[in-house]
Amino acid sequence: MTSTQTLQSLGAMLLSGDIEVIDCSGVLGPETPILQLPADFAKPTPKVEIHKISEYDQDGPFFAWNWLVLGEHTGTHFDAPHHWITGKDYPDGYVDTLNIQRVVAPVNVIDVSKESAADPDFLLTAEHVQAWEDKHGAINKGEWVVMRSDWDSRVNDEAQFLNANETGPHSPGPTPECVEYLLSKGIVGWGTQCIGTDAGAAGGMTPPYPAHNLLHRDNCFGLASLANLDKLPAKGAILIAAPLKIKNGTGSPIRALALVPKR
Ligand code: 23J
Ligand code: MN
Repeated sequence: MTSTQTLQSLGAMLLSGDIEVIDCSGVLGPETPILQLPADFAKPTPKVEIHKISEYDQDGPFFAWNWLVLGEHTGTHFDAPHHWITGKDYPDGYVDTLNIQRVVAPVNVIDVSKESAADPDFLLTAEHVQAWEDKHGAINKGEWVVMRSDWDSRVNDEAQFLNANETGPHSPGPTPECVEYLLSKGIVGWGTQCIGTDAGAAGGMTPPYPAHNLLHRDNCFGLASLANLDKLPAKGAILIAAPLKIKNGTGSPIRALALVPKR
């Protein structure tokens, strides 16, 4: 098939519903959970604010519109290489300069929902990923890899979503060796359903926050607070994770869309 024919079939299958668009984003609003960092970095992103300009009233008789207060790293969002010191020198490391071709790619979905339910500090290892590949097939160059923990079921309760106590936040994520392994496969990026791409306990790892440190070191991308990964096959979907074109932006909320074959 030529690329013209392939795209024509894709268009027809989108229209017929044989290929479904799955919404992998959560709702952005005042209730959206915000990352809390240790007190030494206590300059938090503000909560989302939605301010009405008008809604068919004296400030706009036939139109409704709002203005927002919105962090780059709020809700379902994209981490660009410039977000981390290890990625600071890439000229294409910002959301407005990255190669947008890269963000539309096949997605590998690693299901650790049971493990994460049993242990909120569950860590995905390189060995787990290799066992997943033995079962589902190899992770290939340029592809997304996302970890399904079903953590989106907690997103309407910030305390549950952040899952922090005296000993810090407790949420699943990858080990440093796992991220290195995925990078050795040439992935475009790594995504999770938690507040950030790293595990809650990642501040104590070597290096600290390995998903951030290593992904961005290699000019790769992160995705956080993804939703509805339970509706995706292990392999075979296409993920579209397009950030806003914010000038020198280090990240951006996204409407993450997955194209999925109808079962
Ligand atoms: C800043 C500092 C540490 C972390 C993060 C941001 C994120 O998780 C993020 O949203 O990129 S861990
Ligand atoms: Mn981020």
